Amino acid sequence: MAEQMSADTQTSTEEERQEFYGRLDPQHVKPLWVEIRKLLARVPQPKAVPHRWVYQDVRPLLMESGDLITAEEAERRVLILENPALEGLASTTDTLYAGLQLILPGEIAPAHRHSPSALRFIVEGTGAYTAVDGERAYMEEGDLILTPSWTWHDHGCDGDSPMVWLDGLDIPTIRFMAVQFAEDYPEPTFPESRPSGDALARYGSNMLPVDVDRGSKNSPVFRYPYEQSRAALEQMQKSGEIDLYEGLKLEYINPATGGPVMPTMSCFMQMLPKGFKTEPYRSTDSTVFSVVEGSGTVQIGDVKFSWTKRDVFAVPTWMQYQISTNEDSVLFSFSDRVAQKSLGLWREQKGNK
Ligand code: 1HN
Repeated sequence: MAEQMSADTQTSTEEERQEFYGRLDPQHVKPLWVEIRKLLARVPQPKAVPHRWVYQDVRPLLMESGDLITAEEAERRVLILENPALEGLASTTDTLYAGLQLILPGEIAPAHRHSPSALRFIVEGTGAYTAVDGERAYMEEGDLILTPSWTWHDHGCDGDSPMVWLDGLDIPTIRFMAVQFAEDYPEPTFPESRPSGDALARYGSNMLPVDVDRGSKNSPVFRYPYEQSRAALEQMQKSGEIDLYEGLKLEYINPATGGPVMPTMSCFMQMLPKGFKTEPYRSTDSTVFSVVEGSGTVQIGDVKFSWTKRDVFAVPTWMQYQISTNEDSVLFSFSDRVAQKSLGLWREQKGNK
């Protein structure tokens, strides 16, 4: 019947149409009716595919890169975790970038700033710092460090072991909006502005300076120690209450607003007890997970990966996933949820309804 209708209403032949389309080209105009179905897909169509990076396999290559090039020459010595379906785009998901960065004892990664927002999630080592606008944050495994858009930042390693962290940036999102700016500081390090730990004491002690900017899109805290995040989850576990879809999950917040830590990326930490399996869940934000403790598997759409400490896996937008654990586990994750929420676009689906 539908076929009959379209045949009845077809007012020209295919040949006439092709001839017409040909005459549109010199004017740089296109017929929407040819494209409209593609433009209005029924559900999100991520280009990214689910993927997992095995730390044990990538780590030797990262260490080898330490012999190949200095942090100073590289500017940032990083192996990009590039999604297999997004080759050449330095993208881990459609909207997010992730990479593993190495800094060796005595090295400095020079000061710069850029419009993309960045986070670091510390994977291995001790004794290195990130300085944000001149205040050093010494980093320990499991810490979250923020370098918000346009803040000066440099990294250094005073310790005696290599340090590795996961960089998370909104690079693909910023590239989409074509608002990329970057600037190098004229010296390798930005001058020290405040003693290490100042911001955390001032803004991260359940108290705030009376004149704090309560409208800031970026958290004034830029180091979230693992000790605190883990202790909170551990204490919560004692209640016996656990969410079926996410286990025990907390979002890192900007203490001055109660909102997300940065305007483009939301950060989370979750604890899943041994033998737990999350119920099927999907949301429109794409997510990068970094395993802090434990091991298990994750089913993402129709692929399944096992994961263990320090592995990274990516869940593209709107793909249903379920996480299972073999032992008590802690996962860090970041996503573009806050950006989507600001635009009124974010959706989630719990279970199969
Ligand atoms: C960057 O500035 C850092 O500051 C790490 O450590 C990774 C990836 C793309 C662009 C800038 C850093 C980056 C980056």
